[in-house]
Amino acid sequence: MLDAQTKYRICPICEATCGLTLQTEGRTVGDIRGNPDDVFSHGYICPKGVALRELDADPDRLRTPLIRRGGELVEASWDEAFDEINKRITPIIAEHGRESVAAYLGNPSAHKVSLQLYVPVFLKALASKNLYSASTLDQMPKQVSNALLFGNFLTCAVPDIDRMQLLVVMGANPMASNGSLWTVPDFRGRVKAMQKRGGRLIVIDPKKSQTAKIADRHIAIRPGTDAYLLAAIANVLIEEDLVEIGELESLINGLDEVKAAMAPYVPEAVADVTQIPADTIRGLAREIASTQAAGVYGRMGTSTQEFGTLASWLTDVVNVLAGNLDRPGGMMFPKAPALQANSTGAPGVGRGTRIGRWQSRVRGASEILGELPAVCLAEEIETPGAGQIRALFTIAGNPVLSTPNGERISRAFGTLDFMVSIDIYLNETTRHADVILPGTSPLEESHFDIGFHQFAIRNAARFSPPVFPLDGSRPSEWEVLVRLAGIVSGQDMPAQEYDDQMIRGRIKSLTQKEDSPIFERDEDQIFDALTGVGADRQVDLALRVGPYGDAFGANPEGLTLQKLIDTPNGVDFGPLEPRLPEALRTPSGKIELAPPEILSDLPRLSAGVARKAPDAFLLIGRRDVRTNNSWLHNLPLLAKGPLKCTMQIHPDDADRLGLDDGSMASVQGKTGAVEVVTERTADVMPGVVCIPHGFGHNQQGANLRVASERPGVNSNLLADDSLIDPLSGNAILNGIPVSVSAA
Ligand SMILES: Nc1nc2c(c(=O)[nH]1)N[C@H]1C(S)=C(S)[C@@H](COP(=O)(O)OP(=O)(O)OC[C@H]3O[C@@H](n4cnc5c(=O)[nH]c(N)nc54)[C@H](O)[C@@H]3O)O[C@H]1N2
Ligand SMILES: Nc1nc2c(c(=O)[nH]1)N[C@H]1C(S)=C(S)[C@@H](COP(=O)(O)OP(=O)(O)OC[C@H]3O[C@@H](n4cnc5c(=O)[nH]c(N)nc54)[C@H](O)[C@@H]3O)O[C@H]1N2
Ligand code: SF4
Ligand SMILES: [Mo]
Repeated sequence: MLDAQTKYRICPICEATCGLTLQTEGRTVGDIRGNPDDVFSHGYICPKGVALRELDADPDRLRTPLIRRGGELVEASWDEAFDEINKRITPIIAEHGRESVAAYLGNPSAHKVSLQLYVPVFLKALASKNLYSASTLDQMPKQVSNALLFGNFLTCAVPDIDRMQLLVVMGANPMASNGSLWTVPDFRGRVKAMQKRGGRLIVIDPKKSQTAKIADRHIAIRPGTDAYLLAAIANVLIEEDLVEIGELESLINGLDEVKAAMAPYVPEAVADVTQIPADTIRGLAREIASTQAAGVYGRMGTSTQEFGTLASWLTDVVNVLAGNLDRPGGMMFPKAPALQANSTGAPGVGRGTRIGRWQSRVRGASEILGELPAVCLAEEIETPGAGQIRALFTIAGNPVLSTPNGERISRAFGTLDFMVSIDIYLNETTRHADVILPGTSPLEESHFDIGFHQFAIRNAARFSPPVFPLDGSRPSEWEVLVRLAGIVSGQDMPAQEYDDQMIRGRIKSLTQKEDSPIFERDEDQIFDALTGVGADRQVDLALRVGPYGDAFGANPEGLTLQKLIDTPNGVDFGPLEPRLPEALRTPSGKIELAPPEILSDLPRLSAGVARKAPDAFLLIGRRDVRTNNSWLHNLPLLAKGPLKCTMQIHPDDADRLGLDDGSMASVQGKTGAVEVVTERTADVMPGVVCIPHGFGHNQQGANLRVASERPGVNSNLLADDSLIDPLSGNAILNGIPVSVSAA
């Protein structure tokens, strides 16, 4: 018991970023609890936070590199693994060019600071346009809308829930997900507080989700039709003279165009397609208009669908028209402590964002924010010709389970000349790799959230040093990425040296920018003042030149990494404050409410309004508090309990098809089929079936012993990889037509 210690840790699993306390003894973790003194999360924790102990101890978690030898993945040293990569990738680049090497980045690369800061270093060195990520399976539509409206894709308005009186949640289930593009620990507690002060929660969802169950009202909507509903709400606000923008009006371009564009969407015109009565829509619009502190928040369900960008844009249109943008109690813009583009450089104006700068080779899909749609990855591997993908790096991603037509992706991976995965498991995707480089346990690296403070309900900063040191011979993930950057750029050098060069380059550029807090300061002095190495050092630099930073002495009370290390409960900077026009980075210095790109997609919306209800069922997904996409199913604490991978179906539909609870249903999509256990529930609306993604853990060559006991099915065998939301390149993961029968 001599070395029993209490450690503080920000949970790296989901966007809520809860502060935890861990009891440790030697290299083992005991009790994990929510840290009651954390300035941001105040003790909140969910079962996944508790399961970090099992993740750290999981015997299936990779700790040694694997190299394919004679068809088998065998353990190897780090040097052997890097040598193998160098030997195999260098001739591919030499012979076929940089575009022949692709990268796919998965979701945890936004949750681990070493990946967030060093994946870009690797990608810059790789210099290939064949970049794919989970963003186009998720939030890209919102990012495109943010970029066009506000000038940067991460300038995202979030509900100021602690001061709100009406929150409308569309296509999100924070009771299970704990929030997304919205960092909101203890959503339930905050809703209770809102209800206690007379506020209301309304949920618009094809399913009576856990969030709908705690709401004051649930409105069922046909999947994929949120843009119609939102346009009709905007229409009512305009037609009934309820538009009340307030001070923001002078900051808006395109208001008249938006008003004109909404004219056709009277509630009666969209009632059929949305399956929401016109009266309900009118009532909702009036309620939003008449509540002082209100906001409409849309997420996954509104994003990963046919009209993802339009729906994402229209939520902001409604928030603007109702006067709820950038207002306390409405939808606000957080100010993060580091690396937030909208608080860097000159305030209130910027270069804006261009999309569609290049096209994918096979189907001609547009580039979006530097990447190509994930649904294009398989065809870019399969299709011969100049620019064909021959080698692939996957970094913290499991596209075989997360991407439409997973079967095809899996087949395509099998044909690559060379594949490297940086991952913590041998799973459905990484089993195809020739070299697997194990990521660290999340407890073996420091933690700092670069992204999630940008979406947080309060302004705050927290940092966690590693709970355990890495064992001597192992590189951390930033070092792995720096080594790989060296290899693909042909200048293999020690990680530390590469890193020194990079950080010096960054300091130099900051000291040359007039609007930087260290303009014309001495570069060596700044370099010498920095704390730590690798990701820590980058965080220190970013914090100190950030909005709360010490500017290397100019603001002595300001933030430094050392200050955060000394303050394990974090530093609170108070409730969100209005940030417009300062946070804008559009060339005009205004909100571009009617971007031509977005308006050009409206004919597609109006063409669909008369569409008849399909004969098919529409498939949607769901999340469970004890899962995280595809990769926590191997932890006994989370895997236990009722079967999670079931097809939920309304009892009336089930009766018609002769499906009993627990019986096997056969579900057929355009690209594939699954057989799945039936779960009858009136929670899903008639005509809709619901299967969670991230399952299908029965594939040969993977090593997930707990997960494979109850493998479930891969719902993405049913999703059609030929479809995208055209403006964002995002996959369609909700509202997928499928046929259902008894198996
Ligand atoms: N049908 C359907 N499909 C969906 C969705 C849906 O709702 N419905 N959701 C979509 C969404 S929102 C997302 S974000 C994507 C996710 O898509 P992906 O990111 O492709 O998939 P994940 O399941 O998150 O896989 C994460 C991978 O990272 C590995 N990993 C975990 N921690 C670490 C680490 O610390 N280091 C390293 N190197 N690796 C690590 C895991 O082992 C796993 O292989 O799925 C999408 N797919
Ligand atoms: N426990 C847990 N937490 C997670 C994750 C996880 O897998 N498990 N994944 C993380 C990730 S990567 C993300 S992106 C976030 C996502 O977090 P959320 O955005 O909250 O997403 P979901 O929980 O999938 O909830 C989506 C809701 O949209 C509904 N829906 C489906 N189609 C439509 C539609 O067309 N219109 C409307 N209005 N609703 C629709 C679904 O019924 C569901 O209730 O969660 C994160 N947090
Ligand atoms: S809600 Fe998210 S951040 Fe909080 S403990 Fe659970 S997984 Fe971790
Ligand atoms: Mo996601």
